[in-house]
Amino acid sequence: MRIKKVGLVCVPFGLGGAREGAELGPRSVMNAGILKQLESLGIEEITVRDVLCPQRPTGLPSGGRMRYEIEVRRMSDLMCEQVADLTANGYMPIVLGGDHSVAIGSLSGITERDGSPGVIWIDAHSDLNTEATSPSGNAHGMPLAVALGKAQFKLSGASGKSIRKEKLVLIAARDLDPGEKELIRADGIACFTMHDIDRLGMKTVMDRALEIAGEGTASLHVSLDMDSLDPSEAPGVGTPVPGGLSYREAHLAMELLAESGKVTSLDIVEVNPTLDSGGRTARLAVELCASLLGKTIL
Ligand code: EXY
Ligand code: MN
Ligand code: MN
Ligand code: MN
Repeated sequence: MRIKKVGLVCVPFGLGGAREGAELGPRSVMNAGILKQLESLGIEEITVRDVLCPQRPTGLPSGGRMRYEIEVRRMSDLMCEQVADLTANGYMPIVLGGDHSVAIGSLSGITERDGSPGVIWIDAHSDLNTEATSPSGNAHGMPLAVALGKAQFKLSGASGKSIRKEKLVLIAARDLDPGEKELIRADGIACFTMHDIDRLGMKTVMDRALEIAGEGTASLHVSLDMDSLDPSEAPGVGTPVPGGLSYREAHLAMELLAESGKVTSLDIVEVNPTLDSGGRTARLAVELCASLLGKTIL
């Protein structure tokens, strides 16, 4: 299915992360030329939505075991509206983060329209911590626990629908907390670690991921955390983990997703330009987005 209409949702939110800087991610990806790239791919209609994110409050963070919970909820509610509106009007939402807590808003907006989307989560982490299991209280480690309905955190305005664990696939995981491992095992969540990718190869992993998340679903959301790549390829991320995807593994994954024709929404998150003065990570984010939109398909 050729993508004709794209809605870029810029979410300059960094309060869910372990360090400052992800709030500068959207601007760095825009400056890296994502608009020009989309135009060169023949996307007929592009709209850009800026989410007015709450600022870092002075004094102690709000919230209990989710730091800045009040600000996360505000951002997520605003995002949910934008993503739901874009999908309702035939646009493919492409969310530019911001730390990975922005996916709470993406997934709540998507489930407004499709209660059981497929989700492919490409990330060094599984982001499955609840308030009880999180070692840090940082919201960017919790979006999938929230989306699965496992966390205490609930969105006010959204449909409150949860995604289905049977339609969720994790790819490139290599830094999991005990609580996350337990949840993955207990719920039988499909998880292709870097070990699996090394053994099976990215083609086999993506084929299996598409069988799980792309069959029997009306929509397929891809959440690309740039820390899924090896830090030598994507140094500008807040929580880098050695031993990540190579440049070609990441592009192959995007190209196979493009060929499937099934992807209906995308997050690109955790770009932190304060950690990568050369802008390499932002440029790579634009390239990977282009591959996912079919740039290399002849
Ligand atoms: N698992 C750790 C935590 O929950 O604090 C680290 C989470 C990093 C999350 C980044 C966005 O992927
Ligand atoms: Mn993440
Ligand atoms: Mn991550
Ligand atoms: Mn490898």
